[in-house]
Amino acid sequence: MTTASYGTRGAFALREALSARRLVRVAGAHDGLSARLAEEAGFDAVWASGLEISAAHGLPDVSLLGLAEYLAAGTSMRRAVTVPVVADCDTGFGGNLNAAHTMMRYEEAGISGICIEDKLFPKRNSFVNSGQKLLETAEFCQKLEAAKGVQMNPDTVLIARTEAFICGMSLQEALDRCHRYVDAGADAVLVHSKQSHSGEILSFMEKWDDRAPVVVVPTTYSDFSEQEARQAGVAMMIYANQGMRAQITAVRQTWATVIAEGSAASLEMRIASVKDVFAISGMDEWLERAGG
Ligand code: SPV
Ligand code: MG
Repeated sequence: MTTASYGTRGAFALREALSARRLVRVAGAHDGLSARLAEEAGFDAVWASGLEISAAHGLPDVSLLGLAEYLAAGTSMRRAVTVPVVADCDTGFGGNLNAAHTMMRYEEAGISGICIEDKLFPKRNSFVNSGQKLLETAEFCQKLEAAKGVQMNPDTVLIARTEAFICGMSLQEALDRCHRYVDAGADAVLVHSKQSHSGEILSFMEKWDDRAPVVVVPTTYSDFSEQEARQAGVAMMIYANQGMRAQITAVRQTWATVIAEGSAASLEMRIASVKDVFAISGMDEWLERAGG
């Protein structure tokens, strides 16, 4: 499948799933392998997570990497899966022109959903307790318009993410911002919260008039179930970083075992086989291409 045909099909599938308001379940990833594991598990789409991509480079999620590096990671994920890829594009990597450039390059790469947040560039991950600053609503609307203005595929989903709750703003401010973002052309809104419970999200859902699908990221309020999300009218739930956190724990335990035991013998029953690595990376398909 070509990048163009994948992009057209993936964006269409994503848009349809969102408008059906069945809960779209999305898993965070940072490379081809982690994306493939998400698809294999049954997720509807992959989230090219800024936090995960940064951490995979050994860097914190504070706008150190640029568009080219995030896009390269997003492209590896898109190549590895058949489900749509939704890319976390932070602030659009700068100003309005950067946001337009982001839309162009990500669409060209076959990415189906592009998420841009209303923080000031350079941004910090939402769970950093200092330095969280938002753009004025009107300025962020211009950024969304700049991205929308260069969109080629009508099905590409532009998600406008508000960090109003992250910055301690009121429910009314979060609602006002999201309405303005939809007026500016956003196809969906992502409302982020760092509370340890789903209170802010549920209060937002109660007042939101469903004029655009709502995306949530239950990292800190992880007891928010899919059933509750459906009942509240949430359209997409992103498990943004649990995969990478599981990986960190598993690798730490594995290497600690080798250091403690002076051998890898006891690991064999607990870790994926080399055969499994071949299978998930498509060894047989590639060898067939070479005639076996
Ligand atoms: C990411 O995965 O990079 C996100 C989600 O933006 S969070 O880290 O929860 O802010
Ligand atoms: Mg992010």
